[in-house]
Amino acid sequence: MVVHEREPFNAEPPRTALAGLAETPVDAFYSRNHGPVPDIDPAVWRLRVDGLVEKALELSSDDLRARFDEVEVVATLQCAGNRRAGLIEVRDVPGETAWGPGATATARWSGVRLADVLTEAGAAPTAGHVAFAAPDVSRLADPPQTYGGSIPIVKALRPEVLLAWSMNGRALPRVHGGPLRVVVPGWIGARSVKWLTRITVRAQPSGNYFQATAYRMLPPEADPSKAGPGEGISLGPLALNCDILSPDDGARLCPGPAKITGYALAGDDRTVARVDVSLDAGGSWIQAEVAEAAGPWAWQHWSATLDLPVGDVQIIARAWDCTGAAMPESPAHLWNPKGYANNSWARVRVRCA
Ligand SMILES: Nc1nc2c(c(=O)[nH]1)N[C@H]1C(S)=C(S)[C@@H](COP(=O)(O)O)O[C@H]1N2
Ligand SMILES: [Mo]
Repeated sequence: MVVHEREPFNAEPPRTALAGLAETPVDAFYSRNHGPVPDIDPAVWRLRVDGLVEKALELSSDDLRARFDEVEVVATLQCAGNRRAGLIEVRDVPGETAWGPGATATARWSGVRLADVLTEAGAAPTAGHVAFAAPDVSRLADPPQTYGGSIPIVKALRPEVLLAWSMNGRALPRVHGGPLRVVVPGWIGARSVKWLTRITVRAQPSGNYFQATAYRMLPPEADPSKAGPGEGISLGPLALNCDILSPDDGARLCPGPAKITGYALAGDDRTVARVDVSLDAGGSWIQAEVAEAAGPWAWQHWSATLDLPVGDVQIIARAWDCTGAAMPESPAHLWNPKGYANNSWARVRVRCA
């Protein structure tokens, strides 16, 4: 893993560790933390459900397992800061980590549907949003506070949104949110709150710093240190994105036919319709073969065989979704003060000799 920071722990794998695998092994799954990883005793841990509900609940691990059906969803998580390094090349993003392509990964999550728990509690007709709270304290927040976020009730009631206690068939590791985390497929990773202790049904989105102030797309001229709650565009559904996972950036290859592979992810309930690859800066494109995904919420792997010329070669990939939208060419037009949602054309440079 490439460790960006030890405390809080932030790390991503090299891109090649993600190549070709339907499920990312836990030891290659990126870690994104805003504070110290809490150590929670599952025996004393409880989940509180309150707010605009008919009946507040307090659930233990055993209650969750006994009272609700267990379901499994293969879902890709992607941090809003994934590929920030490409934006930083355009202009610096002070105070934020230069994530590469590896803040993206896919796991088989299992647990219970959030919708089932909300139905048991009886969410009121005035419910607009469902807020998640966790005990990890972030000193990056202003003022320092515990981590939280929210999603609209319409997404919260969808069957793919889980309260998960297992990842790839094993107990959810502590660093990934054990004993229980939210998994919000198709949405930025920030909404998949780890170490979940409280669910609050509300009329409005969460007032937590990471919902109200961070994870918002500000206009390029804004000063993020002065941006108050509610400014900018609140990030929710992921942007269409793709990347080249093999060969690695900077690889040395032989000229001639080479297999190029990668992933594409459409975001929310859209699907990937096409992936194109280019060796001439987008002058011409070859369509990649897109493999079937492990489910509607998982990334799609793609591959193409390209005839590499001698010399320094830039390989480019872009994806299209089912609405006909494509990834934009340049990170220069996407630059934003917090460095979120870089979905410009994916590029790796290789040397062929
Ligand atoms: N409690 C809590 N939940 C959290 C975070 C956090 O710092 N604290 N980070 C969020 C962000 S920004 C992302 S991208 C994902 C990362 O999940 P992972 O570390 O399991 O990859 O968790 C989200 N949930
Ligand atoms: Mo994130």
